[in-house]
Amino acid sequence: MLLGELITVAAHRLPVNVVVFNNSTLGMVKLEMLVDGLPDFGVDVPDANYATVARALGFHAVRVTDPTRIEAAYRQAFAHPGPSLVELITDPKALSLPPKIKGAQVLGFATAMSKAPARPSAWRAAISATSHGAEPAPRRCANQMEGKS
Ligand SMILES: Cc1ncc(C[n+]2csc(CCOP(=O)(O)OP(=O)(O)O)c2C)c(N)n1
Repeated sequence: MLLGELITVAAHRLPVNVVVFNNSTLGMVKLEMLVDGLPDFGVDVPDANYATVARALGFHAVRVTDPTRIEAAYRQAFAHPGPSLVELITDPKALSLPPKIKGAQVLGFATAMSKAPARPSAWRAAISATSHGAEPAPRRCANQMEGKS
């Protein structure tokens, strides 16, 4: 959903419930690069707060960083008469997997990894694309839910 569509929903007070899974990356594009043997580049998204954007447009919006607060966030959102948005902060290290994994993709992924040590930033990116990365996530489920409105 694009910003213009959110504005239309807000302008007409449509009872649309939006859920954003925020993994801080263009995960599918990152995976496409890696399975083609390329260390990923330019696919990490700066820390965007989609709940704040939605709230500025008049949505009821919550940002969930604690998984135990998801149900409460959904209940609030569905009970709201107008437009609502729930932003779920997910693990940027969780690897997006294609429905069927081909041998060439496995080879490409390994090739991307093998190229990475020559470029430390690429190595970090490749590591962070795996769910078993050695580095800590840049941000993780803080024990809070922001932005009740
Ligand atoms: C209008 C449009 N532009 C570009 C693309 C190409 N594209 C496919 S997946 C993707 C990245 C999607 O990233 P995100 O929405 O963060 O989802 P994720 O892959 O991380 O789950 C892009 C740019 C597209 N599908 N549609």
